[in-house]
Amino acid sequence: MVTLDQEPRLSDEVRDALHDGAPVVALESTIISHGLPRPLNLALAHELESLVRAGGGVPATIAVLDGVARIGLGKGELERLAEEDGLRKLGVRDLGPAVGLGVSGATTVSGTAFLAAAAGIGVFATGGLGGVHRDWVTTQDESADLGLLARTRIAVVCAGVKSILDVPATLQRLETLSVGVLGYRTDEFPGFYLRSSGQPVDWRADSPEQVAAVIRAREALGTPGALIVANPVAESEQLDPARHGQVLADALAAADQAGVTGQAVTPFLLAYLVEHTGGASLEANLAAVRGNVRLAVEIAQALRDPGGAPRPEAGSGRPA
Ligand code: PSU
Ligand code: MN
Repeated sequence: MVTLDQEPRLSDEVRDALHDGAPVVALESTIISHGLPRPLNLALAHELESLVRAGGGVPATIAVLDGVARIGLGKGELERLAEEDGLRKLGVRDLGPAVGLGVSGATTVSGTAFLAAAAGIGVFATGGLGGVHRDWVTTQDESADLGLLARTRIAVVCAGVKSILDVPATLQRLETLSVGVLGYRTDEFPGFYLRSSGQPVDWRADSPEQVAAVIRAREALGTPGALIVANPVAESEQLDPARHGQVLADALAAADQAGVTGQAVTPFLLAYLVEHTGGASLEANLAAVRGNVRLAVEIAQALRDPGGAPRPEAGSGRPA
């Protein structure tokens, strides 16, 4: 009989960083295992961790490996996520079965946010959230990301929700669920591959310090749920909007034709876009994720400095 290790396991580095109050940024793994083609996925996994470190933070990539929920991965573990066949896609409801049955899988935004918050990590960076699908009326397909974010105190830096979704419906659902949404240096909700989805956002922040002030205020007030920090891709890096519209229509038709349902829908549509934009959607996707990780570590740094005071130079002697 196997004895399962059922407690989430923090890497030594993440544990020390949390103990010392150092900035930690959680990273999801579904984008690595199911969202991006090989071998680029492994390169990106390493690059995102490097971006967190370059910003003075500690990365905590999250996944379940052989039934152990891990927060902070080593090199070999990142390689497994990028290269192993048959890894599951784990939303929050899948964590129990994966751990209980000793299975390996990559965590989605819902699975990652749950484990990160449980470990005491306050900032999480990803590409785009899941949301309400365009055919929701018949399929009721709405990502578990939304419901989980309504119940979980964490700041999620993202480039909006994937444009394959019904963006206005997703924003409406976020409002109903009382999930906070803050545009970062924008008054329009980003469109993942596109700088703007065309939908307005009610609130904006223009610096990491302002985002940190909002996070602190939410904590002081005790308002529930997550704060979405919606950070658009640079105009120079976005997918051409006309091309995006055409290929997306084709992708939705192809998914319908192929009868794709459930967890397979998002990976199918993302892969279709990569193939049929000659990789341009991939470039925009990568640019968005990189930008989100850079901003997330700046926010995590700003959260360390009450009042947004300038950080001391290294060796200035101020006690940590
Ligand atoms: N954004 C990406 N690539 C992805 C995802 C988001 O650029 O692969 C993943 C995230 O992990 C998100 C998940 O939580 O897709 C949503 O899947 P679903 O719609 O099945 O809930
Ligand atoms: Mn779904």
